[in-house]
Amino acid sequence: MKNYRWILIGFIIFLIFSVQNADARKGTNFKKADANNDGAISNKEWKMDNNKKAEIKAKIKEKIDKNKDGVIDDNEKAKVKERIKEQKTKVNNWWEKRADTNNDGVVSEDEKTAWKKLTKERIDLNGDGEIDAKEKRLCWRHARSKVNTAVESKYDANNDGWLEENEVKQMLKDRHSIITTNGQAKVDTEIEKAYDSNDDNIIDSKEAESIQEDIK
Ligand SMILES: [Ca+2]
Ligand SMILES: [Ca+2]
Ligand SMILES: [Ca+2]
Ligand SMILES: [Ca+2]
Repeated sequence: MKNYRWILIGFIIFLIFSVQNADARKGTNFKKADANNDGAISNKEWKMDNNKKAEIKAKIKEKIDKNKDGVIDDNEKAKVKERIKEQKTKVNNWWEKRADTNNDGVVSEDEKTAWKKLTKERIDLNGDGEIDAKEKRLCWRHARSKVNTAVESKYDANNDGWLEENEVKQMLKDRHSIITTNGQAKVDTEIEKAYDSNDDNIIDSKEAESIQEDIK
């Protein structure tokens, strides 16, 4: 039982590493497993064969067991705990970027509570407890988005470093007309990423239909 707990913790660390590298390594196991792209892997999503599981467990044990004596000692356990704590608070995925409202790179407990409340009351439109692709897309209506790129900066009309609903709407309107004219457009903003459903960094005219729908 005790051993199992450590394997589980190790597994969580493995997932955290995967999240960290998700952007850099498109098509990782994590990305594939996170089917609804909500930054978390549910039991339902994380289905793999037993051989694969055993392989991962062995790798995790090897990683944790720094002095290679085949035993996970207290020191090694403490390091794992530290690492989990560290990684848990860092901004890693799409919702954490939005939840980090004071922009310090960390989602505090207060910010997490506020995000959960916002999700429940506004973002999870059908109230099923999960954020589907459409609900994720529409987040800009309920939560401000940080200005990260030159394009986003252009639409930050009040110059406060964030895109509010009306600013995003204007941006998406203009992006949509570019796509109507050129047939497609490169993904230049965090917000557009949610519309790039095949993840090829381009919004094509089919994907642009969702933009059209959302800016109505
Ligand atoms: Ca924060
Ligand atoms: Ca939902
Ligand atoms: Ca603004
Ligand atoms: Ca695309």
